[in-house]
Amino acid sequence: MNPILGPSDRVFVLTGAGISAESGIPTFRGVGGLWRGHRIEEVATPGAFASDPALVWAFYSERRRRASGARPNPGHEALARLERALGEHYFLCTQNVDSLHETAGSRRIAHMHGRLDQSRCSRLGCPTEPFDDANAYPGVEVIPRCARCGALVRPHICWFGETPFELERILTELEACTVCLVAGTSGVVEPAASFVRMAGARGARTLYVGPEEPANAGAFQEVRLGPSGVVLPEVVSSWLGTRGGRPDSERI
Ligand code: BV8
Repeated sequence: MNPILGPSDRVFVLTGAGISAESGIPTFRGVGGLWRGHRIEEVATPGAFASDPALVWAFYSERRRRASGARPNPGHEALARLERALGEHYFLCTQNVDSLHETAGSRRIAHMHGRLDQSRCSRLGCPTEPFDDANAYPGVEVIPRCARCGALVRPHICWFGETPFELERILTELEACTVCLVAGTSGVVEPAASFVRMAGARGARTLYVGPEEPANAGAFQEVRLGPSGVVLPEVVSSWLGTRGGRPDSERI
C-alpha cells in the first residue's frame, strides 16, 4: 500500500516486541514465550508478584539490564522520521516497555503496557506516583518498599489481567486515524490485537510489517513480510519521498 495521504489524513502506528528484535531484545515468542521455563503469562501477572515477588523482579531486572545496553534500529528511526514529517497527524502506540522509540526521537507515543525503566507502589490506591527506576533487584531482601505506605515496589508494567495505560488517548487517536500501520507484533494480546480491526471498520487503510503473518493477518489490507528494520524505512521513504520533511499535500 502506498497511501496517498491528504492534509487531513492521520497515521496511527502500533508496535510490538518485534520492532526491538534487531536491537537485540528478544521477543516473547522468539523465546517460545518462556523465561527460565516459566510462561510469560505466568510471570507477568499480579498473582505471580503476590506469590513470588523475587521471581518477578528477577524477570524484570534481567530485562532492565538487557534493555539498558540496546540501541534503536532503523525501524525505530524510520518511525521517528515519519513523526517529524507528519507532526500532530501521527501517533505511536507501543506494547513495548523498552525506551528505544524515545531514544530514536519518537515523542507522540503511548506505552500501553507500561515502562521497564519505571517502578511504582504495588498497593492499589496508594497515591504515590510511578517513578524512574533503572535498578535491578536480584533478591527479595533488596526489593524496596513504598516510602508512603510500606508496600512492596513493583515494576510500572501492565500485567495480564490488568487494564492497559492511556487507553482513552489511544482510542481517540485510533478513532481519528485514516491509516493504521502495525509492526512487529504477533497479534495475540488484547486489546492491542483488535486495534487494526477497529480502524479498518471505519475505512482506514491498514498495513502490517513483520517477518511472518500475525495471528490477525486477515484484518489487514496489506502485509509486507520482512524485518521491520528493513521494511519500515522503505515504507516511510515511499510515503515521504527520499527528501523527507513534510510530505506534499497531494501525495506521499
Ligand atoms: C486486559 C507487559 C481488560 C509485560 C504485556 C482470551 C482471549 C482474548 C483475550 C484474553 C483472553 N484471556 C485473557 C485475555 C486478555 C489478555 C490477553 O490478551 N491474553 C492473551 C495472552 C490471550 N490481555 C490482558 O490481560 C490485557 N488486559 O485485557 O484488560 C481490558 C481490556 C480492554 C480495556 C480495558 C480493560 C493486558 C495485556 C498486557 C500484558 N502485558 N506486556 C511485559 O512486557 O513484561 S503483553 C506482552 O505481549 C508484551 O507487551 C508484548 O509486547 C505483548 C505482545 O507480544 P508481541 O509484542 O506481539 O510480541 P511477541 O513475542 O508475541 O511477537 C513478536 C512478533 O515480532 C512476532 O510476530 C514476530 O514475527 C515479530 N518479529 C520478530 N522479529 C522481527 C519481528 N517483527 C519485525 N521485525 C523483526 N525483526
